[in-house]
Amino acid sequence: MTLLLPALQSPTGPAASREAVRFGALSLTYGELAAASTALAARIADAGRVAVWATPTAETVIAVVAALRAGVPAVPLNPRTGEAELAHILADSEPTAVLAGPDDAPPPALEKLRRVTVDARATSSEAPEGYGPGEAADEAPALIVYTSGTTGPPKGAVLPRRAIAASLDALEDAWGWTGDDVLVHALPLFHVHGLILGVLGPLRRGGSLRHLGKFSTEGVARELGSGGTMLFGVPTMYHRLAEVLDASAGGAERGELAGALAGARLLVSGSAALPVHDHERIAAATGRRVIERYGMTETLMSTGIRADGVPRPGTVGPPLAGVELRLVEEDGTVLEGPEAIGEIQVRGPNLFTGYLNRPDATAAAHTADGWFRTGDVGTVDGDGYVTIVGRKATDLIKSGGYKIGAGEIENVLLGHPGVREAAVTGEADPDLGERVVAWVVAADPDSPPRAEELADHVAGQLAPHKRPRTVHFLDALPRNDLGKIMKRSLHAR
Ligand code: MCA
Ligand code: AMP
Repeated sequence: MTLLLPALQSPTGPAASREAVRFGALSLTYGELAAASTALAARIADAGRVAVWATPTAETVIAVVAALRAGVPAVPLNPRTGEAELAHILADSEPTAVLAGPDDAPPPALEKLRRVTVDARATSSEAPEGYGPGEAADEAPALIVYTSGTTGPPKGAVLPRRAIAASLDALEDAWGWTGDDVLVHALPLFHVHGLILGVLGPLRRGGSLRHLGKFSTEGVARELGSGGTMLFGVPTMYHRLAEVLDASAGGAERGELAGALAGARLLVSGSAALPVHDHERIAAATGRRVIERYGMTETLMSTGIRADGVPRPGTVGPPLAGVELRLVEEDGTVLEGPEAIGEIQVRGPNLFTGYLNRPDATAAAHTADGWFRTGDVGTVDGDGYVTIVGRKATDLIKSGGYKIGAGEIENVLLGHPGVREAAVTGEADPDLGERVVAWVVAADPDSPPRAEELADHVAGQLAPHKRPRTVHFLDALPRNDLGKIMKRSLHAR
């Protein structure tokens, strides 16, 4: 059995006084985090499964660490999740309790659950003496992370400890990630990127995390300029940094930011493709190359540029240690050679165990011999560097690094009384990568709903990041002879 967080087992001496996490003014040492999470672990030890109200705060870190130490699977919830999505996740994952900070006010849907308030200053003296939760077996579920598909509501990806440990250790190998690293980021704590890489990553290494609470270019400059060694972000964040660094922007902020980025040990982008233009702008202003890694909720990290490797803009690097990767044709033929373009399939200790309550979807996502079908289409060059060239499903949208299914938004739009027909597409966006665009036939063409009303409706039912940023009203949706909406011709308009 592998300990996921050895540095928190029983820190003593100098190890106990090292900073583990900092969120604004609130900082916790390893000793304090061990104490608070041990105390909380004792309170939830008998919970079958817990939900975590995953605000970007130290309380979320304590809650997740406590669940891991108690061996209780945790379901991180986006605190902005709308009614319909929250109801689905709660019905599907059946948590018995919700862990939240003292100032949080989770919505009525969570009132049925036992509320466990996270106390950042709790000490382990409240817990049974010597309570050193041994964690659980390697295959035991550690986290259940919800992720969108092309149709239907999000699915809960069950992530065992084995996958988390394997993926973080492969990144340690690729990046020379140590306990001396101070990671800076502003990622949400309810997805793999921010929570597993961004929180459990530093904690597994015995290093520290400084979370900005909310992304800002000033915050990045401040934290990297005062001891941060690594930055994790989605391409939208690097785009916003590149905008400030652009020569035409000028000003003191530009100089400070360029200096801070130049001084970092590692700048890492992931969750979506980093445009080469942004990559080049950052390199020109700082002399530093952003490196990319490629992963997925279900696979955790599959490939990555090594810290000591050659950063090639536009590629996501070779497979990480322990990960097998292959390209496969539509008919299942395995492809070889630098000319080959096919679906990326991966296999290894980094894989999830399956989708909660969805054996059908789990089976459909795997081949008979255990390869996971990513749905991403790529190439592999002679040196093993992978390039993502597209995606099999046109109904998946990546906006700001969030994966969004067109189908879930269409269903919610159709539930609005002012909407008769709806189609959702992703359109290129310089800031978000893609933006959600809705094509709507109004129930009453003479008084269509306002675009903001529809955006609010989606934000309220699903989540703000899923709201359409543009709404087009049409007299009819283009359909083929079988009645299927022809989404490609929508874009042509
Ligand atoms: C706006 N807001 C609304 C509405 N409109 N709220 C309710 N109803 C509305 N109609 C609010 C928002 O809640 C937010 O509030 C503010 O207005 C701006 O929202 P938004 O426009 O969505 O923010 P943004 O500027 O577009 O955000 C960009 C971002 C964000 C910061 C880059 O997209 C982000 O954090 N992305 C990270 C995604 C991520 O971590 N993905 C990892 C999954 P307020 O201003 O108060 O905030 S992928 C993964 O994990 C795999 C494994 C991988 O490979 O990494
Ligand atoms: P999610 O399902 O939200 O975890 O998102 C995973 C998806 O994000 C992958 O299947 C890819 O399509 C995309 N992705 C993650 N990292 C990268 C990257 N570095 N370059 C391009 N796409 C990426």
